[in-house]
Amino acid sequence: DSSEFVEIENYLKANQKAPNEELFGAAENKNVIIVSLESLQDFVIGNTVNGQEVTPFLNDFIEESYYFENFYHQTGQGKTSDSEFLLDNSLYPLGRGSVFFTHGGNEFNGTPELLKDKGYYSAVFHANNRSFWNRDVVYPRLGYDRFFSLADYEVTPENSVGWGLKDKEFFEQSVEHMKTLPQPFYSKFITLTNHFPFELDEEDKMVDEFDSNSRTLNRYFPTVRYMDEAFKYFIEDLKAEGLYENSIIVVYGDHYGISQNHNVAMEQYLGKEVTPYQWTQLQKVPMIVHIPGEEHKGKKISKVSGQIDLKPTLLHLLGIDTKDHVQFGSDMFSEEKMDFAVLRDGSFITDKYVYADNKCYDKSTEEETNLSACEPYMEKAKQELDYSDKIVYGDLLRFYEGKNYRLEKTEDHN
Ligand code: GP9
Ligand code: MN
Repeated sequence: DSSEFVEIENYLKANQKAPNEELFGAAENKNVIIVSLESLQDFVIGNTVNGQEVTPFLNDFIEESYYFENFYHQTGQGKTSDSEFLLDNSLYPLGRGSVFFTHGGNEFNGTPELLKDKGYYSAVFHANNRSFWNRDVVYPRLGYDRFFSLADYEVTPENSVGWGLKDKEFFEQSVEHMKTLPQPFYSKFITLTNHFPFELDEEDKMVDEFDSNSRTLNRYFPTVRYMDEAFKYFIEDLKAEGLYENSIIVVYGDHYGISQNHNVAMEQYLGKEVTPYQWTQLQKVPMIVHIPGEEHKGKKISKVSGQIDLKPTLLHLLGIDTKDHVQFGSDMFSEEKMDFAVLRDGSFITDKYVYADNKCYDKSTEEETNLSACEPYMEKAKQELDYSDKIVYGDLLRFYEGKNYRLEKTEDHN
């Protein structure tokens, strides 16, 4: 009920972090281009297979951007849809199922909806069936104006592989649609080629497969390399269309691509045992922010963060204050931000420790340590997931005052 909501709001208010002053508003009125890279894990960044770079373009792109090297995905069974939920709401997805399916009809305060006040148009680009993950129902509720889905793309057997349209073609055709959007826009691009089981045509293979007993891990490297190349062409296209300089670009991996079933092969690749500690570290996904005019300041940020932090980070860059927002994340650029990420299974990461599988690990030794070292954070981790779940299960954003404020405004306007 609403009293429960008040308690949660108070908890969230007490945990608000002030924005980074220098970057607050650094991207005001710029277009927002979010690229969700399918199944991209951080361990491939700067890494090689048979001596060949797996992500040469991303490695370069990182040099002229902000790169968060301790950023974790926080998705559950809802995979891509969970990452989208985290991105636009700064709420956790659920412990079971896809929240897009189970609670897609809830009240939300999605980023695209909030940005309407600022005159932003919003669109999603994804060459899959509209109803996959219930997106056709949920997107309008998050405030998206337009969903460019399968029907908006020219898809043939020649330009498809695996799950559908190849990433290069996807980006190419997307830019054509993009040119028609009113500016400023908030846009999200969801790639598909680097999806399990990582199928790729011979002509698109730019690095070797890995050599292990896991066909899945072996094939992961060439498809990641292909996605990296597709992303490179996308950036070149944006430059050619004059969309690069007036847009902020946010790139991240949606969730892991290599499951625990492939631990033996992964151990062979990494050259170390995949303990619960290492498994948790494998849940890091790349997170890159490119802000025009900030290229020279590009740097690596080691603060521990996760997908829950994307919304406040982005809104602050756009010059929107979020202190009254219902959000579980905080601005990743903020000096005050705590080093903390809770994964959906209850594991968590701090600056010094990793808690996983009911064990506490010391990051400096990568070995198990006394549980008492993790104890101070265990309550907080539970609290976060629990409060967020209460909001989702109880549809509690119905009671959020900021929401009423906006509805009244819309009614006045009408
Ligand atoms: C499907 C795409 C991939 O539209 O988002 O889904 P996933 O299996 O990664 O959640
Ligand atoms: Mn995905």
